[in-house]
Amino acid sequence: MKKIITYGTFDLLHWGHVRLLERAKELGDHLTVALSTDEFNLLKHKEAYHSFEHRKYILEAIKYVDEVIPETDWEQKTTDIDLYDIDIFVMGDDWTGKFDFLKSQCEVIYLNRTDGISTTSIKKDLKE
Ligand code: C2G
Repeated sequence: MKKIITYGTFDLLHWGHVRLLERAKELGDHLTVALSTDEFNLLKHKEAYHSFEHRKYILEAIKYVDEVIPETDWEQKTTDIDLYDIDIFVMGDDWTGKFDFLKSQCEVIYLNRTDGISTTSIKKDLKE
């Protein structure tokens, strides 16, 4: 069974997120999402609208997602890949190159981001 992992906040889940999850799942048989906790989001200078529990609940309803685990720090990727027996690490290409150090453990694939949608733009548009 080919296992995929991806990481993120996935706040105000939108079709750009879903397209990433869909394409990640297509690369194998099982997709784990490491979801940023509210505390870790502070380290990413992000404040999610939905709590971790609610973002987890929403992601678990997505047919491409098989498992949701917490992302609590920057350093856990190396252990996660061994712990969960991951074959492919996937991120959007805004992260291109940033996780190449994982190539010694698994395949690293950056998928192109979906243009025209982002959680930031949703928040901005709703403010106007
Ligand atoms: N994404 C995308 N297209 C968009 C918006 C997001 O493909 N229009 C992708 C991002 O590239 C990322 C994933 O969806 O791979 C989740 O996006 P975020 O929640 O913004 O993730 P981020 O805050 O970048 O967290 O350790 C890694 C970090 O936790 C990544």
